[in-house]
Amino acid sequence: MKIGMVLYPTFGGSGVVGTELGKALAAKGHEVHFITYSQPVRLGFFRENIFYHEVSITDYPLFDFQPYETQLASKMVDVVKYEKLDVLHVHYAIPHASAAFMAKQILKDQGIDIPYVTTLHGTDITLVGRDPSFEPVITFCINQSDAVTAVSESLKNSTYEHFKISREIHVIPNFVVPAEENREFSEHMRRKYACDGEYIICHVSNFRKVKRVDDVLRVFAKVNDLKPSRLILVGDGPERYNCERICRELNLCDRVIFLGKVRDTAHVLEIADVFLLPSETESFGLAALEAMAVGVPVISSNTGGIPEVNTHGYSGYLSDVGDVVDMAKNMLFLLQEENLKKFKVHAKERSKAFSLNSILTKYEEIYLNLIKAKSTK
Ligand code: GMT
Repeated sequence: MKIGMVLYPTFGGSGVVGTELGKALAAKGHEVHFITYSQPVRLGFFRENIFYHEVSITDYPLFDFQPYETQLASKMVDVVKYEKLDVLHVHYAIPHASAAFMAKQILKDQGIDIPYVTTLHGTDITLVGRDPSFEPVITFCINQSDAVTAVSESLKNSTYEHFKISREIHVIPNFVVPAEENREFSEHMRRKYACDGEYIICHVSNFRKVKRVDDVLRVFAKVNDLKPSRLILVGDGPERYNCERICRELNLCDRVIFLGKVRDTAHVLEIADVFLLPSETESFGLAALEAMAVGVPVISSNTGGIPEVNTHGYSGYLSDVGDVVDMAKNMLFLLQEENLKKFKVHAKERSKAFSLNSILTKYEEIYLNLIKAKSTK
């Protein structure tokens, strides 16, 4: 198949999932065309069957805001037409689903029928999309999509709850691509960040309010009082200054490492003992799954789709949003040597339910059905 993959090229989960999906499809022999405004961070190197089409953004003095959606739709038209794509897959509804709808109509006018799949990732529904300034467009474009998928049951239910959706939403959970382990490197890096006998706690996010990184610091402070540890924070975003201030207030500066944005998070996760994800809302929690895949148990909130990923008492523990006392208590329990050993094994085991192969075939099936339906029209 020839597939057009539209996504945000950034560190966010939706971009990571779209990129890894495209790479896996290309490795299976499909031709994958990425369409976005800059090279996706996880795209990596020159590979067979992968093509990248950059959406150029015009900087004209009249535009206070760049008309990205229009230029994206134009690029989609161009790529579908000249690369003879079979299907478009857009990740994150805003503005990718509406741009896909526009491209579809333009192509229809030229006698080309292109189906598009919209994958809902979370904030496009739970935070941003629900806003009245977006809602009518989002509802329309989801309903007009030829297929709609959501990354968790929880997100599917929220979509039905908040929008008037008249079509089926298929749940296809996110997946994890195992990174190549390098034990020697991990041990070396671990010694760089923690002394013998200290634990390493890790958190990865875009430092937006919804991630509650301040809770990460508060849980860490309680744990560190009883078990000397280090906290590695990966990512960057609007809450970083606030978090740096809290570190100073809590006297934690020599215990907390702000790494900033990192492409190969798996290698950081490999040196961690526990992953912390106390989010206000989370449609899936890809960062938690990536931690589990390298054998790191997860202390998280019990919101949104997280309970579909992290199993309470098995791969980690779940607490109510904001309950930093319970999270710290659970973490201290996990950090007991025997418990930690057991939970590390369980975390890895649980992550296997999200293997790339089973999820890949689900997307392929959706594309094939749409292409078949097109040829019988
Ligand atoms: O977490 C974010 O703010 C980024 C956002 C995105 O769209 O990139 O992540 C969402 O999609 C991820 C991939 O499907 C999910 O794992 C995250 O849970 C989801 N974030 C939220 O729901 C807050």
